[in-house]
Amino acid sequence: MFMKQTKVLLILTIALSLLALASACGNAPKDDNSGGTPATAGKKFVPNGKEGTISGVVAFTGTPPAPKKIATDADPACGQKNPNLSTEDNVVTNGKLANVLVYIKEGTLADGTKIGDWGFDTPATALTLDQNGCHYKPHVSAVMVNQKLTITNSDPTQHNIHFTPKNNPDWNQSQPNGAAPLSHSFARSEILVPVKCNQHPWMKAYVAVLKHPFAAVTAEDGSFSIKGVPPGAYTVVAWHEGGATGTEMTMQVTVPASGSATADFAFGGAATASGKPSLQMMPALDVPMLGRH
Ligand SMILES: [Cu+2]
Repeated sequence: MFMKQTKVLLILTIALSLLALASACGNAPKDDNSGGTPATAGKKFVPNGKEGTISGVVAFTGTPPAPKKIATDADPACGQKNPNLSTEDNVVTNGKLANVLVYIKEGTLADGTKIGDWGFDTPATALTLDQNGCHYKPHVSAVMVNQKLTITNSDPTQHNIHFTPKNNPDWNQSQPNGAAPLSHSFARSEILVPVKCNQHPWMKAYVAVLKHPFAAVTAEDGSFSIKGVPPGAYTVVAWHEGGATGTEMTMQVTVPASGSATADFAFGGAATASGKPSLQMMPALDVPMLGRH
């Protein structure tokens, strides 16, 4: 009887250890369908000086919707600081669209390796997300996994920054006027994390969290530039907010050694209708940086 119990216990212990081992390896790259480990898995990318650039201009075709004035009765401090507070989902200047995220979604380097299999250094510098005039500045931004975000409040009123990710934990913090900056980061890649303010319902921002540094956001003149790109063939995505999940467009580009590729996009008019919802995880690049082995 006693022997039998010991035996069962032993089998149970072995089974549990195997289970623990299996779950510990649960963070293995999901994009590796071969069952084997890619030669580049977890390997740090080292620039060799032959990197190139992807740049372009994002246009808005047709007449852009006019920005709407925001009623600030709920918090007069916002109206006092920013009397012309208006929506910023379509910032169009001379037919060019600002706040479009452009990033490399996937691709193959000239040596045949996949971009998603490489590891890239997390920038040591934090991205500052400022609450200023009851808007987030910048409105759209990109960070790398585990890169620090510094959240500041430049307004004479209280804000409540609320990240609402799908692939990362929810994060919700009050920040009274004059309070010290807050700090946050995301452990998993996610395109894109919506940001809202529980205090001011019109306040919105979007933060892209990527496994690599190859992303940029268009400026007022619609231009963007992604530097330090290893030579290769890539799928580049341009994302613009709107509706529930935004609109994305894709383009194939080839970056020659020490050269440049152009990726011009156009949203608005008929162009927007051809886009598809995109506020979701990147299929090939949603691997958490932590716990890889
Ligand atoms: Cu606020």
